[in-house]
Formats: sequence, C-alpha cells, structure tokens
Amino acid sequence: MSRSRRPAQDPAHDADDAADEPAHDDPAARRDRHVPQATARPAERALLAAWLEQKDERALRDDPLEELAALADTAGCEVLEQRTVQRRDRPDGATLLGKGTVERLGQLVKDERAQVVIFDNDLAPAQRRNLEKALETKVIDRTELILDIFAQHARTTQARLQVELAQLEYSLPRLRGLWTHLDTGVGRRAAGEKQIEVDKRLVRTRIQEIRRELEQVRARKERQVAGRAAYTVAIVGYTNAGKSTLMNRLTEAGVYVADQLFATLDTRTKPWTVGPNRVVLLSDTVGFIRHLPHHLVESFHATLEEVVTADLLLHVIDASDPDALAHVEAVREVLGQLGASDKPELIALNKVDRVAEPELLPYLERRLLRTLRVSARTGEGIEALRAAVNEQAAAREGRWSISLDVREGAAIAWLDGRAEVLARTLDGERLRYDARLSEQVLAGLHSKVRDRAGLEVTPLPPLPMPEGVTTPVVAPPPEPAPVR
Ligand SMILES: Nc1nc2c(ncn2[C@@H]2O[C@H](COP(=O)(O)OP(=O)(O)OP(=O)(O)O)[C@@H](O)[C@H]2O)c(=O)[nH]1
Ligand SMILES: [Mg+2]
Repeated sequence: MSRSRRPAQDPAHDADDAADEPAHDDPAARRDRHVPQATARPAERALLAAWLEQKDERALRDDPLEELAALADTAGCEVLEQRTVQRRDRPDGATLLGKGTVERLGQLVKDERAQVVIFDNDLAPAQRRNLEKALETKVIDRTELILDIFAQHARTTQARLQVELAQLEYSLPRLRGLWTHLDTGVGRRAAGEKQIEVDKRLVRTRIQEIRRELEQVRARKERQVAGRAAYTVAIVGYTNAGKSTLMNRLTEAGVYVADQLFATLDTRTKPWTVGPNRVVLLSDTVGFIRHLPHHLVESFHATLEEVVTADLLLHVIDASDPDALAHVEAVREVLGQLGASDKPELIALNKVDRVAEPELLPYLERRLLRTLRVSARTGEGIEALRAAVNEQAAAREGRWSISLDVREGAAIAWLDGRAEVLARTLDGERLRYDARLSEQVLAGLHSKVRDRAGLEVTPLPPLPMPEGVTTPVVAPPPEPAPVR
C-alpha cells in the first residue's frame, strides 16, 4: 500500500514549513530525502467493508463507501467493485461484522484474489487480529489508511515528524500482535512478552523525542505567526474541496492541486490584496475529513498554527458534493478539537460551475449562514469574495482623525500607502485625514513623524459591524437533501 501518485517533485512545496528545515541542509539532497519513494510494487487489490449504524444514510447511496474508495485509490490501491456493508445496531465485539458476513467476505477475498481488506471503521487491535485470521489476508482500518496517505504525501521534515508521531501513537497499543510468533510452544510465552516491552519502550522514547522536536517547531512557528503585523485569513475545509485551487486563484501562490485526498499536508501563506491599501495574509493548509484520526489532529498542531491564530476562517465547501453539509459538520468537529470553533467564518460554496442539481445551492444557502458562491476554477464570484474579506478586515481596523504638518513627508507617504483614506483636507499648514487603519499602521505612523508633538490622532466614532460576522451554525429546521 504505498504507490505514491504525486509527481516526483513538487516545486510549490510549502514556504513556511520549509523554513523549518535546518538551514545548513543541501536543498537538492533535502528534496530527495523528503519525497516519498514510489515503490515498484503493483497496486494491491483491495476489497472494502464497513459496519454502518442503522441511521447512517450512506446505506441508501449507490456506493455507500465512495469516500473510502477515494481514500484507497489515493493510497494507491486497485479498488475492487464489491462492497461488504453490514447495517446493524451494534458492531460485533470480536470481528466487527457478524459471523455469516465475515464468512462471505472471506469467500470474496478468495474469489477476487484480494490482497487487503480495508474497513471504513476503526478496529480494536483484537478485532483486527481476528479478522486477519478469519479472512486469511491483510486487514487495515480507516485510521491506518489515512495515516498511510499522510505518510506518502508528507514532504517536509515537519510533516514527516508529525505523521511519524501519529503512526507511533496509533501503533503503541497494537504492538502485541507483532510478536505472538515467539510465543508458540511451551515455555516460549515470556519471549514475546519481553520483546513487546522492549518495543514499547523504544516507541515511547521515540515519541518523546519527536514531541520535543515538534514543540520547538511549534514555538518557532508561534513566534513567526505572532510577528505578522497583518489581518490573517486561513482557508479551511474538507479535503478536495478546492482550497489550494482557490489559494492559487487569489494569490497566484502556485500551490500543488490534485483531484485526490490530502494533496496538501503543509501550510503556505501569501499576501492577498483585498482592497486599496489593504493586504491580508492568506494561508492554505491541510484538509479535514470525517473522523480524522485524533492522533493526526494533535500531531499536526504546528502545521495548523495559522488556523488556530487566524482572524478569519474562509471555509471552502465543495458545493457540488451531495454530502456537503456532512462535510461542514466534520470540518467544524476538527475546528473544535483545535480550539478554533468560535472564530468568525465566511463560507465559500466552491465548484458552482459543476453543481448539477439546481436545488443544491439554495438548499445549502438556507442551511448555512453567510455564504458566497464561487468557482476557484472559472473565477466566478471571486470579486464578491474579495470584497467580503475586505469588509471583514476593514471592520477590525480603527477609524481615526489624523492631523499633521504638511512637511512630514515620510509620515504622509506612510499613510497614503497603507491606510484606507476616507477624507484628506489641507488646512493651512496642516493636513487632515479621516482614515481607517490597523494598529500596526498607526504604530508605524508614530515612528515616522519627526515632530511627535505636532501629530494629533483622535478616534472617529465606530461603525456597526458588517452583517454576518458570526460563527454560523447549521440552521435547525430539518429538510430532506435533494437526492442524487
Ligand atoms: N469544477 C471545479 N473543480 C474544482 C474547483 N476548485 C477545485 N477544483 C478541483 O478539485 C480538485 C481538488 O482541488 P484542490 O485545490 O487540490 O483541493 P484541496 O481542498 O486543496 O484538497 P486537499 O489539499 O487534498 O485537501 C482538483 O481536481 C481541482 O481542479 C472548481 O471551482 N470547479
Ligand atoms: Mg490542497
């Protein structure tokens, strides 16, 4: 399971995370080391299986495991068509699926010559062992599959460390099964047990080591982010929603874009001019997914620093996906885990160029607050999005009346270049401005004037906040989704 389908080199790999690489490193060697090696192994033939809760609506779909299939495909598997889905109140404690279903799946494995069975659920270590025994083939669960994709796509030292940490945390309680072969035969039990203890100690030591390294990265990143004297906007959203495409459209960042899940695993930040004299910093980062393994969310804290500290979240939704609302919920769940739930949010309903059902967009607009229709591909709606972000950023700035001597050339150039000038009048030897500007620009003005005593700054009365500056929630009244 490790056929990487990414290009061998990604020239657009992250500016920020790349800055975390050791400075003495040779860039060419570094690139080689960080590019996941595509193996010559042929794609593994994979069968998909799942236990679904009774209420899970996916069971009504043509392919209830469509997303799992996309994940398996991204991981490099040859996904076989047959699906094994069991819908019942509770999963089986020993094998997740009931006995008869496991037997049928075992037969399917033989008939289809499957090399791996991938479950959409998370499996307890014992469930997985029991299933491997019953199915006589390799079994992996949803978390492992996602970790595998992350490992393939990790390109920077930081991303690699974060994935390794998540993998180690995941494997720690599962080490037991690896050494059971030592326990066969009378009197051999102790050998396996001892080896497990040794392994656990090694893994824990490595976990501590990585945690220390990542903490240093995170602290450095925190200082870097805190030092940015600008309004910051973080693009967030479900994986494959079009976040990087939108980033490229808005800032010409040249970020890697692909029709696959978790194409982006790092963070890139670029200036974006949203209005006259108003530049915000826009960040694109890793996408989220339903049941994103919590080890990953924890270990990717350094990469997600921009989301945690952003002034505004630009939540990108693939509006052409019938599961869009479920995706919104999944994204909000991860934002909650990150402690970023209460941030102001704008919703970009992306991919409007490919929305087939006419009902879908009004449906989403009724259910979500403060939405804008856009297409990162065609550019539709981009101007309105820019204006909305400009409005939000402006609302955070103060409105000031400023008066200074006309001979203060440097200070005047500073204001003309960085403030939103609402009015500018000459009054004898004094120049008066009504202007909107950030605290940073105001601080800069104070440092630019030669005669501080001659500078007069008084606040103008505040304007009401623009409508919709809020954290939207899914509106309560239930309404059936338009069916595909
Ligand atoms: N039709 C259409 N396709 C789009 C649009 N925006 C993005 N796409 C396509 O959607 C796919 C995913 O785009 P990305 O920009 O890589 O998505 P992402 O959200 O960054 O995905 P991850 O980094 O994997 O989480 C690509 O094939 C894009 O070309 C759009 O507005 N319309
Ligand atoms: Mg991306």
